[in-house]
Amino acid sequence: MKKAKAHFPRIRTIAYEGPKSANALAFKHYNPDEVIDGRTLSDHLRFSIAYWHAFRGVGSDPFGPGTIVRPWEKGRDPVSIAKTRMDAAFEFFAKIRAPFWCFHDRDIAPEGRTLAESNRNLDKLIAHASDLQEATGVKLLWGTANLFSNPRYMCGAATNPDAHVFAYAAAQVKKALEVTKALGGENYVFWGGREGYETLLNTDLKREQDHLAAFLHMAVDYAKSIGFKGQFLIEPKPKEPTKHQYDFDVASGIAFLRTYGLDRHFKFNIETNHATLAGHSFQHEIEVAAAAGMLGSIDANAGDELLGWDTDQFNTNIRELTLAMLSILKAGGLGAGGFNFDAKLRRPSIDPEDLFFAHIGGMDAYALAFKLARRIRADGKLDAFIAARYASYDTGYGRAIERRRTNFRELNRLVLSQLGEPKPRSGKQEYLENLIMQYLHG
Ligand code: XLS
Ligand code: NI
Ligand code: NI
Repeated sequence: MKKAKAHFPRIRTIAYEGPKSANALAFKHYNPDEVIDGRTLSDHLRFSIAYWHAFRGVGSDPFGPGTIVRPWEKGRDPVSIAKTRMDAAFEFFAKIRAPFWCFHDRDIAPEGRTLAESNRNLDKLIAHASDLQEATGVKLLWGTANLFSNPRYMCGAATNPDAHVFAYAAAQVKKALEVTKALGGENYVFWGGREGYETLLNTDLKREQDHLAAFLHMAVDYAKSIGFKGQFLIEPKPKEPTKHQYDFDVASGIAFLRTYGLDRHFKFNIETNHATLAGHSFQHEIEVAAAAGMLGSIDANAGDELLGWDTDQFNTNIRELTLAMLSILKAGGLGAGGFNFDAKLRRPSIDPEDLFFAHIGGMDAYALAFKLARRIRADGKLDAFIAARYASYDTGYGRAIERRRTNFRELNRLVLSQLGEPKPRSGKQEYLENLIMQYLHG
């Protein structure tokens, strides 16, 4: 491949300079090459760049058009603009030292007038991506299909009242699975963009959920038929764009998957901002997925405490991230998943270097949180506290409860004859919060 011209000529590959560095374009906590437990930090964290935000985000909002103008967005032929944009993207991935990227089909290639034309455009960009992956060593964490932007999907894709739209979406996902496989994607994500409703006055909720399940079964079958081995992930979100989305949160996602016999085939891609929109903490969603053995991957971002929508900001809240990391480490890590920066620049952050600052901060925050969480786990105080709190289930009748070897009659007899009134014990929340504060600021 010929050496392309630099799109970020003034920015060199970001180096790790340590916590004391005053260089804004250096990592303070994320040293990708640092070896921890026999694996590099890069391998532990598996950071990924979201193509849609980093390279398709222009800063538009409902009150005005884009503000971000990139120098490579020039020319008349949309396919060649898309190729140059992708060159810039891979230059960025390499300079920011992200081992992975993620995309929607329509992020990387322009949609044509027909599905056949869209597929042809996509094939051209997939060939280009394949060359760039090869040249840079950057890999695909996951692929997905955009089933929400085009007006045909205004009432949903798999949950659309019109079977014609369902069929179109099926054809689009068929292709998206093929190209994700072609690029070696390690996962495939289903975010139900408009799989929900605006009003129950025009909605058959039961039929829509049945249709969504039928769609996912077809996707599982098709992936199997083409030998795609990547992990399927559901990305829950309670609302936005629709008023109510069927994949509301992890718990309702688990119920849906189990109801329709799909749970073996799916894990969850948990997004911080979606968790908080559902009225949960990020850590809560991780724990619920992990408890079901379905923790898959993370869409790394943050919402704004004062705003009620998906603001997709870069997360530098070390406390929130450390607690999340604690739960992820306890669950044994993300496996084939990773931390994908589903986060965008604020509308006035218009300089190319802002893209670097944003991701440097994000990567540093997760790396620091990872180290802090490891320290907390190594000290073992928190684990020991929790273990002691449940110790009554380790032996005797407590153990019998856990193993389902006792019943109401036996327990009734026990309470009346021996146990009597339970002795209250403090939950020690304030003590534990202080303990966490000591790790974070000690
Ligand atoms: C939108 C979602 C979306 C998915 C991919 O809120 O986060 O970006 O991650 O379709
Ligand atoms: Ni997301
Ligand atoms: Ni989101």
